[in-house]
Amino acid sequence: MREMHKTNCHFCGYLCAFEATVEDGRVIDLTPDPTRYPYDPAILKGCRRWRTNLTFLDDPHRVNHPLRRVGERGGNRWERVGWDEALDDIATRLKELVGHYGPQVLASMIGGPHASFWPLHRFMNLLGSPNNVGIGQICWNPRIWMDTLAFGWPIEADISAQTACVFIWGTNPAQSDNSAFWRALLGISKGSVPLVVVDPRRTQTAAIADLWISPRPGTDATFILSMVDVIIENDWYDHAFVERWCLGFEGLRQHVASYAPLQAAVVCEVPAGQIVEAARLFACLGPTVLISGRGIDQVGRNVLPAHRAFTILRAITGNVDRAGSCIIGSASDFTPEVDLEMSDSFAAAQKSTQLQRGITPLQSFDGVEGADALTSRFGRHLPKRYLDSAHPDLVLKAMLTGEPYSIRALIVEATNPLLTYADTHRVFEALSSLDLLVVLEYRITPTAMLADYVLPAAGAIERPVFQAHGGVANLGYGGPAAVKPYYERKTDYEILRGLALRMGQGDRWPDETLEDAFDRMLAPVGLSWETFCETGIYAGAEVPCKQEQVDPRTGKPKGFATTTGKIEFSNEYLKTLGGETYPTPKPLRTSLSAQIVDTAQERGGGRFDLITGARRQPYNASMFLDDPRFRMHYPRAQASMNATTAASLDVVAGDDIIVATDRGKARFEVRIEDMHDDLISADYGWWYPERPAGAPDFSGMWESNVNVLTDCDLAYGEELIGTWSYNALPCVAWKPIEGEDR
Ligand SMILES: Nc1nc2c(c(=O)[nH]1)N[C@H]1C(S)=C(S)[C@@H](COP(=O)(O)OP(=O)(O)OC[C@H]3O[C@@H](n4cnc5c(=O)[nH]c(N)nc54)[C@H](O)[C@@H]3O)O[C@H]1N2
Ligand SMILES: Nc1nc2c(c(=O)[nH]1)N[C@H]1C(S)=C(S)[C@@H](COP(=O)(O)OP(=O)(O)OC[C@H]3O[C@@H](n4cnc5c(=O)[nH]c(N)nc54)[C@H](O)[C@@H]3O)O[C@H]1N2
Ligand code: SF4
Ligand SMILES: [Mo]
Repeated sequence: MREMHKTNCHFCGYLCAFEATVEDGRVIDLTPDPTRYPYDPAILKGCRRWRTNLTFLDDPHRVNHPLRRVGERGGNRWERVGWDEALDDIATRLKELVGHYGPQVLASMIGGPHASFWPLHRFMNLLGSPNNVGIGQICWNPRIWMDTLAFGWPIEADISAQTACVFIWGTNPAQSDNSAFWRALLGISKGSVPLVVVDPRRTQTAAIADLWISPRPGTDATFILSMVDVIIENDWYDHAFVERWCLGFEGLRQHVASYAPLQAAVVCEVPAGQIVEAARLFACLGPTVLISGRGIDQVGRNVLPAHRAFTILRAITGNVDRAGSCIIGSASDFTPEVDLEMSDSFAAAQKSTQLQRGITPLQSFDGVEGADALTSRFGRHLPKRYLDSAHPDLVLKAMLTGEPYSIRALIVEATNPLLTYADTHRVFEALSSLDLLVVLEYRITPTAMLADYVLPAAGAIERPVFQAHGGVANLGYGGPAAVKPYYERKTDYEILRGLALRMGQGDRWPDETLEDAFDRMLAPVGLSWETFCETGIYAGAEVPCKQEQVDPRTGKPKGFATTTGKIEFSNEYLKTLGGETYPTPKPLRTSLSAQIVDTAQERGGGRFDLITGARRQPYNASMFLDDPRFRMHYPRAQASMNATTAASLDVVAGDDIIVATDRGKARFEVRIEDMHDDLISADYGWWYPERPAGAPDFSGMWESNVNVLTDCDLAYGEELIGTWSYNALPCVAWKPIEGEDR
């Protein structure tokens, strides 16, 4: 029998709506569904992945049954086992470990926004382990943290008819975000609204900009503070807003005086005139949209100075909760992430086992609780498990050394840490040393090759999807599964619930299926999952300028959910955690051992700045590398540089290049791009799925894996959150000599 079923793609966070033609429980066709959000024919036209949904359901590389390791770890030999056998055994082994060491013996790892992570976080919370490692310190958290502390809650960009200027800073939506936002930008770039792009590479986004600024990586905080100085010095700031809603202006004025454009220009390696022009455009035209991304988030110590400087730039120009600029979001009306993950049920006695306690005071239980006490006055609760997630440096250390206690087991959901976490050699050693490694996956990735169990996860089309930005905006979208999971696959939710029941958490997992759980989540807004799926979106109305609304209890304007009700340039809450008074850019790591520099020089190479992981279609991190259509056009990992840098290395496009740091080396194909001098931008996530799986090659995992070069050492990390660097890294590079090992 042939039926039409609604469903959504989840190959990126956009979740395009589709209609599936289903015959006997199998999807035989997939077409875009213009009746539901999100649908945009232009986006689908620009997307090279969506048709993959159809073949991916039956892809020969998919894992279809629970697999248990046979023989040596990493040998890639498996036996098929039943679900009960797999989950019973995992639960038995976990109970034994927990009995011996305590619940903190289990860690978990998650990746990008591929799946719902609250089920895993609930499992960890109820077990009593604080060792959930996320990607938060380097993706999302820094911005969410700084906006929350400055404005009382995270903000959302508001591109609308009022928008007078747009700044795209350290993000390249042309490649990373094929969404409505990117379409809106394309529209704006054709009109009269100036578009400024700040990126050391002349990206596809920079190519449509009115002004492209190319700073040296890692120097943005200096650039932004210099803009603040220019705006104050030229009296371009919003006096009314600053006087009424901001605190600490005089101190700020003095602080930024040391970032005058002539000095900042030297640090940022840009013409001073560009700083002045950027400041004028930001301050003088009207509501300004500012979007930032990985280029700001992943620069170690300068991540908080840069994000704090952004909040100041917004505030002195009145670009806070302003139509056409940005809106302070509302908490979600439906059950927010923090309740779904049950963070409040985490055992108080286990709090002392948090490894980063007192080390990264903001990204910790105490840091989140203090901030939550501020936001909760406005009835909003932060998504705790992202904001207090564990630091990988400490978790890897505990796995490797048993200090300060042992971590012997790990659940990996929707991530491939051997390719996407920093310092592959160390991750490899740590994962190899475990007593129990369970990986929930679509396929046997290099990480899964090391597992004791690989559990087959149902993907989009076979499972319902719902995305809600961690509950920091009153917005959720998604849609239903078109079919039941193929073979023996299960949703991540059902897998984790199965384990939770065996671990005695039954009373906290009342919903048998993810659909039931979504029903419960939507109940507060009076929707069932089925009704929600008719449109696929729930968006609460947002109004700007909420600080002026009168609080009926006090009869006074509400202000902001900060310590003082105002925007504090010298943030009161941060000060209680030992944060500095005003944001101050830090010198980033510049050191490389003399030995590695000598090696490079002997081979005719030299020292460079390194950016890793700039997004490029059609791949997504370590995914889709086995798609022959994609690989045909883009078969190898590439490292980009400008023609001058290439000439200095005696290479041309298509040549091989070795990029190295003290952690290791990786090999790439040279690509020539317009970018800052002495800069290399290397792809991330690369392995070669066509090569032999398992030890020792792990499908070419060691050859072009840029995370062999990176690390997450807290010694170089940002002090309050622990952010490490994937950008602005010192490296060396050389042209390989004939026969140099791969
Ligand atoms: N050097 C460097 N490192 C980086 C970055 C960088 O720019 N440079 N970026 C960082 C950032 S921002 C991020 S977000 C991370 C991303 O890191 P990851 O999320 O680890 O990257 P992916 O390769 O997308 O890995 C996702 C894996 O999950 C599987 N998967 C997908 N969906 C599901 C699902 O629903 N359930 C289950 N069980 N499995 C699923 C896929 O098969 C794939 O193997 O990488 C970080 N690491
Ligand atoms: N195709 C594809 N799309 C993706 C992903 C993917 O893997 N593939 N991953 C998704 C994920 S997890 C994320 S987090 C988003 C990330 O989305 P984006 O934030 O847009 O990530 P990038 O495309 O790497 O853009 C970051 C830009 O910052 C620049 N940059 C690097 N260092 C600096 C610096 O110090 N200062 C400044 N100003 N700029 C700098 C880089 O040149 C790069 O162009 O993309 C998502 N979309
Ligand atoms: S990959 Fe993203 S843009 Fe493409 S169809 Fe899927 S959800 Fe839409
Ligand atoms: Mo990310």
